[in-house]
Amino acid sequence: MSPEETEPAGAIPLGKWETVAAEVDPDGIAWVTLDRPEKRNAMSPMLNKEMLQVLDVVEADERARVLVLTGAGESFSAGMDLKEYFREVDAAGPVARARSRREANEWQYRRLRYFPKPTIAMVNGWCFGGAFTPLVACDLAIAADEATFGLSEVNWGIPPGSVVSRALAEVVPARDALYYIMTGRTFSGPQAAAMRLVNESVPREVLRDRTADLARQLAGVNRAVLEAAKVGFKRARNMDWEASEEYLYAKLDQSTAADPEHGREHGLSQFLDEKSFRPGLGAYRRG
Ligand code: ACO
Ligand code: V55
Repeated sequence: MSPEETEPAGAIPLGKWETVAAEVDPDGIAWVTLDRPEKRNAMSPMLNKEMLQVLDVVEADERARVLVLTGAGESFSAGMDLKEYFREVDAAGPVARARSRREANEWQYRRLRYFPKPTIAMVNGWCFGGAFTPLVACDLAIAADEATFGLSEVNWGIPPGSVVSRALAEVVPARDALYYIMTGRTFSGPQAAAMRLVNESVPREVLRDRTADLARQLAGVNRAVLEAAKVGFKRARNMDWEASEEYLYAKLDQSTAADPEHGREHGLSQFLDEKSFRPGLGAYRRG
């Protein structure tokens, strides 16, 4: 399955890269596909550099309302490229290694975790080691039942590095995290859903449709409100209650002031004056 074959009708390329394919479809979904299927979408230094560019493009493109991150072929990503990211960069010396690490981490969590648009990881297949960082950095995740996950670091002789263990601890209980970190055993899509590493697991044949359904719903939510809501949650998680109260009120007022649609006023008047919808059960009508 090449990205061309899975490309939805009417999708427009967002640029040209060697290791990533990115296009935006008419529903506002930016499909970002790690595209080294012959290397199981292992993350090389070039892929890391290109993903940083892709995130810049998707962030700036008005047509893109939601980002879906997935992989070409049978893999989400087989983790860091053991040849190009470890062996070859190590051989190039400590300065090259530091730069390479910085470029990997820049997109895998710094940029992706606080990306201003909603993000969904669509885990279509193999997902190992370093791939857990962008997976967890996405707001939501849907896996194929047939996907295979593993913290395979111990299998080849390293402990998980970078923020892999930190990312895992963000979403998975310690018992599950340590079990898989220490054994290197694999687990499936349904097991990933049971430990809440992903929101749900569905048969591979419906993975793309289910992800698109969710993405379309998010594409229909007021953008300023959605950004404040997701970033607010992620930032407040690491704050105490008093700081959270200050920060989340500031975020609320900032979002209301910055919202070009004045969503709050429409919501209030459609409920209180027109009585045309019930906020508990669905969204206000947007103009
Ligand atoms: N780094 C570099 N090359 C890789 C990686 C990787 N992480 N994963 C796969 N490849 C390459 C293989 O070397 C092979 O290359 P070649 O065709 O030039 O020989 C090609 O991709 C296909 O790999 P196979 O092993 O033949 O594919 P298969 O479908 O049989 O198995 C699997 C897929 C299970 C993903 C296997 O490739 C694998 O175990 N990969 C490594 C997974 C891993 O442990 N990643 C590192 C995690 S730790 C970290 O990210 C820090
Ligand atoms: C990992 C990932 C890294 C790294 C070292 O275990 C180890 C995964 C994203 O970079 O530099």
